[in-house]
Amino acid sequence: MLDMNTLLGIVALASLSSHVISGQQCECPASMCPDGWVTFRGSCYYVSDNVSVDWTEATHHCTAHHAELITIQNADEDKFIRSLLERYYRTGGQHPGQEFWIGANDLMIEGVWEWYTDNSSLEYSGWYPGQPGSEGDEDCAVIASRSDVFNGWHDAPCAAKHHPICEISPRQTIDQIIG
Ligand SMILES: *[C@@H]1O[C@H](CO)[C@@H](O)[C@H](O)[C@H]1NC(C)=O
Ligand SMILES: *[C@@H]1O[C@H](CO)[C@@H](O)[C@H](O)[C@H]1NC(C)=O
Ligand SMILES: [Ca+2]
Ligand SMILES: [Ca+2]
Repeated sequence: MLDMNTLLGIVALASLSSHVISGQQCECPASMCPDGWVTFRGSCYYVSDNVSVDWTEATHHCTAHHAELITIQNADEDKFIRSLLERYYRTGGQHPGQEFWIGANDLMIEGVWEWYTDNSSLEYSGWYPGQPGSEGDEDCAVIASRSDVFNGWHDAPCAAKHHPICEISPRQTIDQIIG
């Protein structure tokens, strides 16, 4: 059971970190993210463009970086991450057809897409028109480049090899701070 000092400590820690974790308002300082990660609205992101793994390995890859495979909660985050990928294209000279894993799948119930981090349903989704397009054998989601731009999500076979995008979300930051 918590004594008063412990409780006050938790409250103090929570308020101390509130400028970090009020992610929807602030563009948080890049110093809060690990080197090489990009910050947007309180989350940190890393595009593992030199790693090609299946969807489950992609989740493990992000866990190894103390992160999660990206969850995209709204249109702003989707737009941000697509423009981040566009930047990789311009600087890296990569080709259309690249696909990047995101943390959504319909492995539990065909056609019912969830974020693997908490099994929540997709309140926002950025499917390309006609997607998700395949029943049964395509149960994991990617952001894909078509016609030179990253213009939507597609369902893909979970065993395919694609690049992970990892995210450290404000929620994880809270978990780490208050343990
Ligand atoms: C990918 O690039 C990162 C950053 O340069 C590096 O730390 C990592 O070892 C590379 N991974 C592979 C599989 O080459
Ligand atoms: C999601 O649901 C599965 C199946 O019920 C369960 O094994 C898993 O622990 C759940 N994951 C989370 C993060 O709640
Ligand atoms: Ca997110
Ligand atoms: Ca499916």
